[in-house]
Amino acid sequence: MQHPTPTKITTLCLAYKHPKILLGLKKRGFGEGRWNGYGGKVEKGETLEENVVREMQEECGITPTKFENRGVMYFEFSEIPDQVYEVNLFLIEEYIGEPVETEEMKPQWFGVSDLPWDKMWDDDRIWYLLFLEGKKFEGNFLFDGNEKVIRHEIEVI
Ligand code: 6OG
Repeated sequence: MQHPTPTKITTLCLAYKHPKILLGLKKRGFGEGRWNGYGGKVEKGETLEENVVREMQEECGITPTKFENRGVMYFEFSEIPDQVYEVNLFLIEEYIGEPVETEEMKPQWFGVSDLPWDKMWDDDRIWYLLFLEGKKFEGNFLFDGNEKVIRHEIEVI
């Protein structure tokens, strides 16, 4: 699958142990008011793995000790042509500490059959099942001005 050239490289980290998944309510910035995994922009000289550990420490107060890459997604926005997010998805299997609320995120464990879909990104409904089933995948998503997905392709790898 071909991907657009990203302008911002990020991670997205989901601590998941069936049947519970840890989401954070984003309190500020891009995606404010939505429940999402943890993560953020990969800084210069930082690996994806270093970013996973740093972002979870900063935003959630926990230190991931066992995690694996579950794929990558590219998000394009029809009304913001110069913004392309690359989002590297990680399953967090083990960590040290307990999730705490920070200035950025408010943590909450959800049952996987009881997710707050109407307060999550629209792409999530397309890929969560693959993630929960343990699959690794890649995908491209195009959003319209109302932050709805108007086109996507997704492939298990
Ligand atoms: P900062 O810009 O705050 O990091 N992210 C998305 N997550 C989902 N589920 N859907 C999207 O569709 C997303 N776009 C970005 C990546 C933003 C955080 O939000 C994720 C990062 O973890 C548009 O540094």
